[in-house]
Amino acid sequence: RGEYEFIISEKRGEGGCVGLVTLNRRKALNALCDGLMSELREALATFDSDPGVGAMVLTGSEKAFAAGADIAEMQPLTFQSCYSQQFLGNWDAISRITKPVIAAVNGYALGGGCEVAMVCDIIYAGEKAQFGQPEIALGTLPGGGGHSETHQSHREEPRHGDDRHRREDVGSRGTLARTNQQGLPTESLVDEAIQLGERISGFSKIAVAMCKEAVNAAEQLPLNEGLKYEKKLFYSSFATDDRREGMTAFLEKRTPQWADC
Ligand code: CO8
Repeated sequence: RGEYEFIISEKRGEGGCVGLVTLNRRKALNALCDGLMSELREALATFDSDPGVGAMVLTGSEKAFAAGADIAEMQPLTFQSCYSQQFLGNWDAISRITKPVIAAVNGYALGGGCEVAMVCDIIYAGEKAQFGQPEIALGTLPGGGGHSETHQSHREEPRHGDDRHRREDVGSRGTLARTNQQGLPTESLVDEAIQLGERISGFSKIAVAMCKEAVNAAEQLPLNEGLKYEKKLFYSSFATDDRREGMTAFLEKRTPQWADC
C-alpha cells in the first residue's frame, strides 16, 4: 500500500496481480487537484513498471468517481499562468501507461473526471454512474480530451450512441438509464473490475501490451494504416517466447506458462 495524500494505492487480486488506485478526496468529490493528479500519475507508473502487475483498476467513491478538475484551484488562474505553466499539461501521462487500465465508475464522472475515465482502456459503469462535460456552465469548455475522445474514441462511455447525442450532451449530465443501459451494481463494481483485471493478468503481459498498442494506434490512424500496424505487431509477436509457448501449450492441451517476454 503506497503512502499518498489524495489516493490509496494497493495491490489486489490473486498474488497482487491487479493495481488498484482509489481516488480519496471524498469531501471534494474527488476533484482532481494538481496534487491528486501527480499522485495518480506516480501510482499508475509504478504499477506499469511492476512485473507482478498485469492490469490496473482506477476508482473513486460510491458518490463520485471524480467531479472534475478542482474549480477552487482553477478559479484564480489566468491565460498567461495556464499557458506558461502548462496547467494540467501532464494529464495525458495516463494515456502513456502500457498496461490496461479499467475505470470503475460509481457516481459523478464530470468534466476532467469524465475525461480521465475516457482515457482508460475499459469503463465499468455502476448503475448510478453519471457522466458529463458540464464545463460550459463554468464559462469554459472541456480541455482534457472531452471533445476529442468522445469524437474519436470507441473508449467513450457507453451512453454515447451517435454524434448528435454527443452534441446534445455538452453541458448536461447523462445516466446509463437514460439510454436504457443498465450499470453494474454499485457495491460489487470494484470487485468486478478487479476480477476483469485478474483475467487480463492471466495472459502474457507482452501480448496484452501489444494488443493495447494496436488498439491505441487504430484510434489514431486511418483504417488502412491501422490494419498495417496491427499486422506488423502480429508478426512481431512471433519474436516472443510467449507466442511459441501459447501455441505449444494449446497443442499439448496444457495451461501456458508465460515468461512475459
Ligand atoms: N472542484 C472543486 N470542488 C468541488 C468540485 C470541483 N470540480 N466538485 C465538487 N466540489 C466540492 C464542493 O465545492 C463541495 O465542497 P464544500 O463542501 O467545501 O462546499 C463538495 O465538493 C461537495 O459538493 P456539493 O456540495 O456541490 O455536492 P452536491 O451533491 O450538491 O453536488 C455536483 C454534486 C453536482 C457534482 C456538484 O458538486 C458540481 O456540480 N460540481 C462541479 C462539477 C463540474 O463542473 N465539473 C467540471 C469542472 S471543470 C473541469 O473538469 C475541466 C477539466 C479540464 C482539464 C484540462 C486538462 C489540460
